[in-house]
Amino acid sequence: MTWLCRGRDLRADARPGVMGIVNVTPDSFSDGGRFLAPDAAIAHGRALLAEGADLLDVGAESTRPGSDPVPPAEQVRRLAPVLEGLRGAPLSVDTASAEVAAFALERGAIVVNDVTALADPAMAGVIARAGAGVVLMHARGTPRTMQDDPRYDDVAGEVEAFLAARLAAATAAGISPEAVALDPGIGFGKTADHNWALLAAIPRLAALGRPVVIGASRKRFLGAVAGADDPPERRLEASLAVAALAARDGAAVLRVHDVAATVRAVRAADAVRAAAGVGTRART
Ligand code: HH2
Repeated sequence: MTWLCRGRDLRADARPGVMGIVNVTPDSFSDGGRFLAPDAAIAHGRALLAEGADLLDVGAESTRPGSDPVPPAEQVRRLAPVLEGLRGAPLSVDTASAEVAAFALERGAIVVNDVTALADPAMAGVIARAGAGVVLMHARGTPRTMQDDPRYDDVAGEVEAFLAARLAAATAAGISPEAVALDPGIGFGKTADHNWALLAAIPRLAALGRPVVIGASRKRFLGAVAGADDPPERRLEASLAVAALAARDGAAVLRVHDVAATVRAVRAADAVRAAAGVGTRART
């Protein structure tokens, strides 16, 4: 399978790709404020590349539960020096704004990570014209309200149907199907049980025929596995367990904060897959 992003195939390496998170925000749930200063964000991005990140996801708007949207002009103001400082690196821009996406694509980004799956009517055209890759993610509601008692009859089935429909809408709007990756949106309008069910449904989502992106890193439901409510800095082991199982189940890209540890976990998972005949050497 290929994931063609401005002429680059981000699935050329058969083990799952690791997308390192660079939050240029004052308020992200696990690292808000740490990388708001451009120099800190750039240094963090370079460190994640050195740790083995295949792609950096640079975002200027937190989507944590309860957060408000950040105006495009402010996103651009935060992103400009960081995109400049990381120019030449494989960059994804985490935004739902077509204006912000266009700005980042002009400065060399190769992927648009859109947690609203093309809700902005101008977004598909911006992505198609640039030949950029896109992550289409499932969310229920907006960050402000999404965790207010989310309900589904069949969460995996509903998310699968949504992603199939957005893939069709993207291609109808001129985006190449080979440029599209799909993400069930762990934590976006979902209870912990919904998140576990979606992680268990990765093989089914992968059967849609496009790379599956999983962003579970440090999320709150992982802090509850030991019956506690562990803070983000104590969610590493659970994040790695989920990453390894997602890799085994066919996730193509893991969006994570802890790149070095995830790369090691994914390599071990891939070695098991290889020994079982489905890993690196067997896949093309
Ligand atoms: N999760 C977050 C943000 N963007 N994009 C995709 N495709 N998938 C995700 O699961 C996803 C995402 C939330 O995580 P983070 O960026 O660390 O926090 P915040 O939104 O508070 O900045």
